[in-house]
Amino acid sequence: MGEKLKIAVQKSGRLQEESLKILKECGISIDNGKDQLKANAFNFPLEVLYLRNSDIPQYVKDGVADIAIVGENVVIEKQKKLEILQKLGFSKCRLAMAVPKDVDYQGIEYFNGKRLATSYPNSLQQFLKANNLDCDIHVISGSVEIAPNIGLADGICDLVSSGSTLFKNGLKEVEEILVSEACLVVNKNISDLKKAILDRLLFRMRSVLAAKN
Ligand code: PRT
Repeated sequence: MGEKLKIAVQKSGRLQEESLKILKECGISIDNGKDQLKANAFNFPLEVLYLRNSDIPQYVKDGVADIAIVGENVVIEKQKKLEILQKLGFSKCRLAMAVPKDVDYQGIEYFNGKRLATSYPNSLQQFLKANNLDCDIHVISGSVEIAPNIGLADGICDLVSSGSTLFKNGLKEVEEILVSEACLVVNKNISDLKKAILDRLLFRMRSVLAAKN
């Protein structure tokens, strides 16, 4: 059996459907049995690994997967120095700071000495450092928007897309830290054979993306 390129995609969640859709649009048919963690393409030398989005950067760094479709925000947060080959135009969002809506927010100095809740401590820390701010960061893995309401934090740093979750929790967005979309990343040490397969895939992906614009 010839060599296959291993691609990681999200097992379930916001990225999964569009990730599989773009592969399909590239003409790749995947044997997509329910609850499989691994699947093969019928007509392209590709093996699909279904993993958690937040674990994907580590798997690509370790070479368990050769390439992946993953949220750019996670690539930045996990700091694995992965190469982003192509932005894919879906799952767009931003990592932003928000405070209770009645706060008289005048600028980022507001955050100095404050307690901030986030699931993105590295990205937040980098932003605070660049702005010479010293804050108390509370890392929580979900429902970050509730933190100010329950007295855990004075502000939050979380992903925003429509803004409705912030609104529902009585918060307002005040600073944007980074913007993100789904992207294709690669392990820099893949073999020449895998590189050749990747070039073929990338050519198809770029054609699909160009046709959409
Ligand atoms: O479990 P796993 O590790 O696979 O996934 P995950 O925990 O990363 O969760 P998932 O599936 O929710 O998100 C996957 C990726 O989708 C994220 O890493 C982002 O790259 C992207 N994405 C795009 C988003 C959003 N938009 C988004 N709005 N991820 C999360 N949200 C959440 C946000 O955290 C907040 O709670 O949605 C809420 C805000 O949405 P709005 O529309 O109310 O502003």
